[in-house]
Amino acid sequence: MLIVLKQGVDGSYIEQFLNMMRLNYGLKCEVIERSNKKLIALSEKESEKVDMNLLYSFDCVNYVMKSDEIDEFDGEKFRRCNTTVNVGDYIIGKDRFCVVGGPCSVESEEQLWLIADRIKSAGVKFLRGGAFKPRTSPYSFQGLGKKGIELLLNVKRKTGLCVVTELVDLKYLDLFSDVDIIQVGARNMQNFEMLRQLGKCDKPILLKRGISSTIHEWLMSAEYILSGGNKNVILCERGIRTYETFTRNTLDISAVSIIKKISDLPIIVDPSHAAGIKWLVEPLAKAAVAAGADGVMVEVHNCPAKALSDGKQSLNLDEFDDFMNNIKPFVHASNKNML
Ligand SMILES: [Mn+2]
Repeated sequence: MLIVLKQGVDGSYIEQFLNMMRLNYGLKCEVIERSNKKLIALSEKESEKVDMNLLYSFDCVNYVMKSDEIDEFDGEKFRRCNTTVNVGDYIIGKDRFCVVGGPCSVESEEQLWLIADRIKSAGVKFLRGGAFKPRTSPYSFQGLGKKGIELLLNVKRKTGLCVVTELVDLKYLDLFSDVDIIQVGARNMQNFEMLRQLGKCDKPILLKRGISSTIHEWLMSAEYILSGGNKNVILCERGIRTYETFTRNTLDISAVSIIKKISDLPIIVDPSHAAGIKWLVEPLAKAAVAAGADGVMVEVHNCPAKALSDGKQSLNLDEFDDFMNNIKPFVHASNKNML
């Protein structure tokens, strides 16, 4: 087991921690330095005595790696990046809370404008919209493709809204040069070649969590981008697959607080895809705020009943106004400001 200590922590806290290790577990552990990091290494046998969750209750502990994860440790891993990501004129992370709103799919110019105008009036700075849609069925609407990107960029030019849209294949990357945030969807979270290529650009990447991925696997996917030199990674928790069928997925709210604890990357929550039900979007968004999320991404449609994808989980325009008003007090109570 490798215990990575936080940088810049007062020596007396570390001493306290070492004393606890000695008294509670009878371990004679020492702090070593590697790649500018303070570490405590424990043998496999010693690790068996230690309760990992107790270690995390100490403020000086940054991250605990189990023995089988140590091979992946490059001395720089986690907490080496900015706590914020710049997108256009905005900063995501720290004391700001961002809302990304928009339709699941860009369906037409008229539809996109109806939604963009209203979310902008509600104070939103980031417009989402799928142009390329990875759908479970090949017979479902696959998105407008290139035309969809053009419509998004046209709205961006005229409104100043930042645009978030998904890249499903590297062959389309050239079309994304003016897109503000490139989304890597849950299905592509472990498309390592795509991640590696995105590590070579400097564009903000919104990395959604795969529906069956552990937090560790998700962070390792982020590493593929970060290790290529692109430090602008924003994580997005969007629900994982469990035995529960009432909701589309199960929002792993604990993942938000865990990411905040062990990684410096900003994290936003997508309650729409987690729930799959529109009335759950607001309570889950409030839970996300409470857990420390840096923002939420919500599906909004001018006429959800006629939406070509994900209508059931999309808020209509009036509902979205209410949503914005209702989450604001929660955001302020968590000492953040709405972006
Ligand atoms: Mn969707």
